[in-house]
Amino acid sequence: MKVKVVYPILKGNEEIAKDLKEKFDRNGIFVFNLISSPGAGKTTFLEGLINKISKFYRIGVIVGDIEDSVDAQRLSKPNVLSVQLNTKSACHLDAGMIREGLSFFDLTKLDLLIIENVGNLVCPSDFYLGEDMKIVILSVTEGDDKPKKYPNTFFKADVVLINKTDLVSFTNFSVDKARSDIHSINPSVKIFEIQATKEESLVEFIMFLEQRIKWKKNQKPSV
Ligand SMILES: Nc1nc2c(ncn2[C@@H]2O[C@H](COP(=O)(O)OP(=O)(O)OP(=O)(O)O)[C@@H](O)[C@H]2O)c(=O)[nH]1
Ligand SMILES: [Mg+2]
Repeated sequence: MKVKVVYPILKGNEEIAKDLKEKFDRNGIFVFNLISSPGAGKTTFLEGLINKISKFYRIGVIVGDIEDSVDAQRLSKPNVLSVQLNTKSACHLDAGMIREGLSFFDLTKLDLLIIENVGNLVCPSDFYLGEDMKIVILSVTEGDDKPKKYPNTFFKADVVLINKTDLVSFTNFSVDKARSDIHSINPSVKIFEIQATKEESLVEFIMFLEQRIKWKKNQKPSV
């Protein structure tokens, strides 16, 4: 019974997500889907990232939250259009919601689309949104047991950002244990240590991201 209900939803999602991916590819837009527990630092990280790179790339942001639009307001910057989606009772964004959000953007004028998913470490990773990269943020205040407790999320990640490293000495979080547990679940994942409140800590990640944005641009089919 449970399977009968869930399967068509996920199947429908996959079909819409494939269409979205095709649109993103046609326009050479690099897309990442940012996932974490509530309060791990997604919006803070994006504020720093956008401050650092919005002079060089045309950026669009779609933010998912159950209610309110405070995050989209925080991420609205010159040259950056930020759209807030309210999911009401849903604990994740799905591809149909992204398709609606995209109606606000001119896809021919974007290099990077950022999706800040609803704060939740379980549901969002099951819904493909047509993205090129899933980024998971794990903050040190959540505890280093989270990779083993939520393995599916870490298994599906392309990148993990260990955040709030400025607070590590106030916690019993072991960065080495977290790294080793994440790699045992997902050997190929890239891990960066950051402090989202300090933009300079994002430099290594930004170099990695810029390579991916340029790679995607070069894949754009010529008309
Ligand atoms: N000390 C410290 N605080 C941080 C860091 N990153 C984020 N914060 C704080 O953590 C709190 C939550 O940050 P947000 O960026 O709003 O987190 P979020 O993941 O976007 O939250 P939701 O969208 O509600 O899921 C804020 O008070 C931030 O200032 C960090 O690197 N160090
Ligand atoms: Mg947020």
